[in-house]
Amino acid sequence: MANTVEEEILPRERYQKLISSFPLFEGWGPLRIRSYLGFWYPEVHLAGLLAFRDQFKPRDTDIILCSPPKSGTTWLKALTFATVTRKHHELSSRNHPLLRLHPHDCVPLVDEVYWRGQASELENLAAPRILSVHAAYQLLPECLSSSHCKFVYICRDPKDTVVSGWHYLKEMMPETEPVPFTRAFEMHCEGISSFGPLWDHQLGYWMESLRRPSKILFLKYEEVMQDTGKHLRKLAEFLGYPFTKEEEGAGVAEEIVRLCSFEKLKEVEGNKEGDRGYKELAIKNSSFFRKGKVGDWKNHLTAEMAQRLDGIFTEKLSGSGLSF
Ligand code: PAP
Repeated sequence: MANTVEEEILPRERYQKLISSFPLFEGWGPLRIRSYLGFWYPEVHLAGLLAFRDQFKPRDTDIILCSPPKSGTTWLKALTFATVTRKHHELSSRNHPLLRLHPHDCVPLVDEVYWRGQASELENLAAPRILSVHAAYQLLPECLSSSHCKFVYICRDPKDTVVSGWHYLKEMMPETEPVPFTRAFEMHCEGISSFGPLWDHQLGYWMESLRRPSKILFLKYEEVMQDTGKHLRKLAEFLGYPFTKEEEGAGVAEEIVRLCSFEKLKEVEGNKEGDRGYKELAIKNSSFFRKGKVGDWKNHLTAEMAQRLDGIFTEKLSGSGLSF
C-alpha cells in the first residue's frame, strides 16, 4: 500500500520533464533518440530505463540477458528459457511455452515492464527470474554491480547488426518514408544508433566479463551459430544448469538446439501473427525472424562500406582483446 501513489503515476509521466532535458537526435525519422549518460536511447524506452534504475530490486538468482538490439536477443531468450525451465516444461511437449508464446513473452524486457507501469509483474515472477535488457552495462542500476545475478551478453558482427536493424526499423514504421540505408549506415559509423554507440555497448560488457567471468558470459552470434550445441552447454554450465550424463545420453541439448532454431521458431503460430512492443512503435511478431543468417551484410554493404565499419570497430575496440 505504501507505494500506491507512486505506482499510480506511470514512469512516462513521472520522468517526462527530465527526459525532455536530454539531448535529442531526430535523424532517425520518427524514431527519436536521446543522449543519456553517453548512450543514445530511444525516447520511448527512457522512462522505463529510469524507473528500472530507480526501483529495480535484484535477486541473487536473477539471470539477465543483455544485448544490443538485433544481435541474437530472441534466440538467446529461447535457448536460456528452454534450458533453465527444462524440468518444468517437457521439451518434447507440443504444449511447450516456446511453441505457444513469442520468446519475448517468455523473457520480459525490463524497460518495457517498467514503461507499462507494471513493475509488480517482476516481483511475482518465480526464481530464477530470466529478464532481458538492451541497456549498456554502464547504464544498469548500480545495485546490479554488487549483486550475484548472472549476466549473459550476446552481440554480433556490427555489419549484420546494422543491416538487421535497418530492416527492423522499416517494419516498425511501414507508414513512414524509410531512412535510406546509406544514411542509417553513416549514423552507425558516427555511433548515433539506438542503445549505442555499439562499440561502447560491447566494451562495457566485454570488460566486465574479463573482470568477473563468473558473472558475465560473453557470446557472439556467429560463434553460437557455428556450434550451437557447444555454446548451449557453456550457457547451461555458466547458469548452474549443466546437462547431466543422463541428459547427454538422451540428447537433451540437441533437442533444445532444435526447439530454438530459427527454422522452428519462425513457424510457430504466435511468432507469425500479431503485434507487440510499445504503442507508438508496435511491430509484427514475425519481424524478429527475418533471415537468421551470418553475413547478410554482403547483400547491403559495398566492400568499401564494410572496410570502413570494420576499421572503426578495430580502432574503437583496440587493446581490449575483443574483435569481430
Ligand atoms: P531484438 O533485439 O529486437 O530482440 P534480436 O533477436 O536481437 O532482435 O535480433 C533479430 C535477429 O536475430 C534477426 O536477424 P536478421 O535480421 O539478420 O535475420 C533474426 O532473424 C535473428 N534470429 C531470431 N531468432 C533466431 C534464431 N532462433 N536463430 C538465429 N537467429 C535468429
